[in-house]
Amino acid sequence: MSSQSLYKVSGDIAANALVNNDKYKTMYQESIVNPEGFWREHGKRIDWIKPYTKIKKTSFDDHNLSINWFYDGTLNASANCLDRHLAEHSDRVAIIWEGDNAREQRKITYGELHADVCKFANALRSQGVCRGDIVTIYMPMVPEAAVAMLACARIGAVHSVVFGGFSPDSIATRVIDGKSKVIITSDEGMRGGRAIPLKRNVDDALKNPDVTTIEKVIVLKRTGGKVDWQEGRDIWWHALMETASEHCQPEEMDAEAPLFLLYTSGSTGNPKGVLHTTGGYMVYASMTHEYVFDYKAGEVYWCTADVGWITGHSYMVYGPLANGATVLIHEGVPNHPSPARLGEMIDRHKVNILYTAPTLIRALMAEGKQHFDKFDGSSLRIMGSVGEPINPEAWRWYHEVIGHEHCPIVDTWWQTETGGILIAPLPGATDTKPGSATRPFFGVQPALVDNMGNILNGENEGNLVLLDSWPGQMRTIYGDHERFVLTYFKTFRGMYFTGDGARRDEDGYYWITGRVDDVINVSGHRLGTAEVESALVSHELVAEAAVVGYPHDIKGQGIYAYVTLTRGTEETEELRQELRQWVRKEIGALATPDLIQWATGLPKTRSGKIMRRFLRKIAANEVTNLGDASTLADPAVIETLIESRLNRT
Ligand code: 6R9
Repeated sequence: MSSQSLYKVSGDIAANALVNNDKYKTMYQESIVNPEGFWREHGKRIDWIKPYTKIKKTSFDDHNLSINWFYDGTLNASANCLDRHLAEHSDRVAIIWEGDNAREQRKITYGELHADVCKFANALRSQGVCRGDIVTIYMPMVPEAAVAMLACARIGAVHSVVFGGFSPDSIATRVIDGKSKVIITSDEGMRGGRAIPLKRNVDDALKNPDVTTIEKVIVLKRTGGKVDWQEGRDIWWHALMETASEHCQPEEMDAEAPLFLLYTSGSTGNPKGVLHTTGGYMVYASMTHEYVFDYKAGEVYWCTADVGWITGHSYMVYGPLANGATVLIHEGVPNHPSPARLGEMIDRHKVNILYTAPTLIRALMAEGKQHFDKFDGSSLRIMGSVGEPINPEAWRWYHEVIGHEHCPIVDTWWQTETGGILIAPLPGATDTKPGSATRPFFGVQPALVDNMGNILNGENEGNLVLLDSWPGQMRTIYGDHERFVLTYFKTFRGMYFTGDGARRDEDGYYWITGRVDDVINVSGHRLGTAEVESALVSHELVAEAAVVGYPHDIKGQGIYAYVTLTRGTEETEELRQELRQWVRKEIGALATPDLIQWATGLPKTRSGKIMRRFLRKIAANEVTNLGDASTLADPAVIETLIESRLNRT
């Protein structure tokens, strides 16, 4: 690594930051040598109803798995995000909201947010929601999405947010898995100038005969668009709020009581319901938010993630609100109506901290710098990146064009499963290198292992694992604890396997190289290749399908599908379009295949297993050195696939 690529912490930032390099080292050391003592102290950043005396009972042994943090304490997550700020900061703005159309603006103070959450919590109770019930939330990016989540937390219900871009089928699978009785949605959502028919998607999902548990659909009126109505089942949000009381005592919850479920894709099967609990998650989300973004009271913080992803949970709602931050929420996309929107919003709201994804940065880059000619950007202090590896070109563009070369970039590596950031620079402590997530957060012990599970030392590359638990870790896969153990703790005994590969350089910095399993990352969204394949084969004309990711300039990875049609079916362009639409309808727009190659045969071993490494290489247009094909049942298949490959860039 040449010294040119090292971006040193500026003296100014270090002097005013929460943590400088020496302090990082001392704190990190303590967190590893004495985790009990470290977390006993830092757990106090959260308000506990009954303070904990027990800190950590964890084991990654697959026969004796246990993950418990602060486990004799009790608390309420919504009280931590709201009530505790009221005495001194009731008038501080909690949420600045800007609509898809910039003319729509709202500001909500902590006092107002508290009142709304209490009212909606009472509304939920009035609809029969009890402690422990799972409530599905399918909402656009409006403050009410956060209100709904916090209201669930207030009464001890468990929310399961479904991303607004998902299809009726995807809603249905999640509702079925969680046996949800109530779903909260909106008539429509607005994104990039288009109305998204959220209520209609919910109606369609509920037509699925396997959805049997839903009793109530609560509907927020966002656009006033026309919706179908089922008397007795559907209720307007505003009607419930009119009569609801502003007083709602927060439920006293155990530290290990479930806070939320969030479904995410794995390498096999349906998406898994990742379960997070209350105490450890709140400590970890709020602590990482404060340290990684060096958050200072009064600053305006903008996270562009959708609330349907883990980033929206930990770093738009729970982490920042627990810290009393002012959070900017944007309904739409930051490059609509033009790429200038991002800069205009930063200037308009005097944003101090921006947290976004590489795919957006690459999309803006492709549009050209001129869209930032009028961008002032002087309010901006810290910038974050999340969701996928950031390529050094995008990192530098972000640094120069948005950060005007003076804002530290925190490239934060983490996962739905980890609840919060695990590897990232701290602005006042860590010199950065474009493309590296750098060093572990306090209490986090990453390691690299070879495929046999041997720990690799020093400069090296391998599978990224974690050797010990941290408070924000997921506790189980809802309804399938065995799958939890199998997925994360059996590949490498005694360790949590992340599914990512990584390299560690001479300074001990980590460089995430991407997934080593059958998960692909499209514009920062996780997708299992198996999900896309199963959507494709559910079409009557598809006999077989294999899906892989391939390098894509803007999305990071694109979706490449090899499809074998049923005998006698003609391979037409119309059918190709139909299959793309089919997958879109089955899963959601983000799963639409970019390229579909017709394949009369797929490369298989004699036992019938598809050899994906060949398919990945052909899709990536790396066809000169394919490796050993001798184990294939029919090696000639490869030649045919190479000849008709679609990505020849
Ligand atoms: C937070 C989030 C997790 C997967 C993860 C990895 C990739 C996320 C990254 C990154 C390189 C980063 N990923 N952040 N890769 N650098 N800074 O994105 O959660 O949706 O569960 O995705 O995303 O592959 O394993 P999730």
